[in-house]
Amino acid sequence: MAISLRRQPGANVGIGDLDAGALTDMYRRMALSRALDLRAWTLSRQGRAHFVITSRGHEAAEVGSACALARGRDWFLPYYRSLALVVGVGMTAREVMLSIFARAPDPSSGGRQLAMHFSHPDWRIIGGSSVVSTQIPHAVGLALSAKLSGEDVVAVAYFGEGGSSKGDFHEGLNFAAVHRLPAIFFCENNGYAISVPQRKQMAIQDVATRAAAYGMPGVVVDGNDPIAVYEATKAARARAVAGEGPTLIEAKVARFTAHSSDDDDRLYRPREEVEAALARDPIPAFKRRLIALGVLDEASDKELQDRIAAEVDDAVEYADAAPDPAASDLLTHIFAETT
Ligand SMILES: Cc1ncc(C[n+]2csc(CCOP(=O)(O)OP(=O)(O)O)c2C)c(N)n1
Ligand SMILES: [Mg+2]
Repeated sequence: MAISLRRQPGANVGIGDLDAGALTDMYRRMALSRALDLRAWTLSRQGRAHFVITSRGHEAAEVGSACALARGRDWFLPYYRSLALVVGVGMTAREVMLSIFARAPDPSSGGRQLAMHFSHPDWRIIGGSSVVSTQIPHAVGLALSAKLSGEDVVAVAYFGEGGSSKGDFHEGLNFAAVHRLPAIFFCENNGYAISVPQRKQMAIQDVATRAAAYGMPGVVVDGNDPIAVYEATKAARARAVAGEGPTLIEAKVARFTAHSSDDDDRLYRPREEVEAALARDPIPAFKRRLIALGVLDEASDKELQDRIAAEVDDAVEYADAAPDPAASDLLTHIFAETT
């Protein structure tokens, strides 16, 4: 994929159609997500958050894709590893922490869902279940509705490579391709489904290969490179709104942590593998790239990191002080009528 670099001194610095402001914003969202993620993990270790799942290592893929979509108009169907995605779309640090603390004002579920099961009506982020890949047919339904109404809207489902072994994946992709729906299937391949390595999950290297069986393009992209992911997602969106149908994107990423705060990956994952993944951390790599481009320098990065740290502190304090859901609300949304 040819992406032009613009390095002229002054304002006109950028990559492709991303100017300095857009690039810094992308970097800020990746860094904010990382800071929230690290804090969430600490909170779980302190017993203040019950259970967390992290998106550490997935930030470039998730934020790069979010930035290529029409935020506020397109439908986002995240999964439990989508913290960086929802920060990329627009959820605030306070909103994320309300979910982690399971407080009543939590926009995702009023504190009902497990942490990291995000939804947000304003951003068209659709809440899902922990049951893997159920969000795929939901995205297909939303894409069908967008097609019928003729809106300039796409629906994007996010899931892991393990989730691509589910029937929902097959049914969703097949239906979307047959009806040429404006959908994007975004697979974050981190090589593990909890403790199950990819080689025990499928006999192919690339999930994207499966796209051919449904009649849609399958694109493999370096999930450590937010610009490559941005470009791949932008191209898939353009196809979708032009009526050319869905695309399967596979972003190769690494999971930096155990599966969740309740897992211990030392039991099944060689430490050298984790260390090699950490050495390819997409956030410092993007920082170096932005510095080389003249979009960022050490001083402005320090300022940004200080602002993010203050934002996370504020969010923790705010969410911790927020009220718990009322006990009288226990059955709301469970039965049509509270008995
Ligand atoms: C239908 C179903 N089976 C099993 C589980 C238990 N489970 C939760 S996450 C997960 C791993 C999924 O791996 P992958 O799709 O690769 O996503 P990742 O966590 O690696 O991002 C499994 C097996 C589940 N939630 N739903
Ligand atoms: Mg996985």
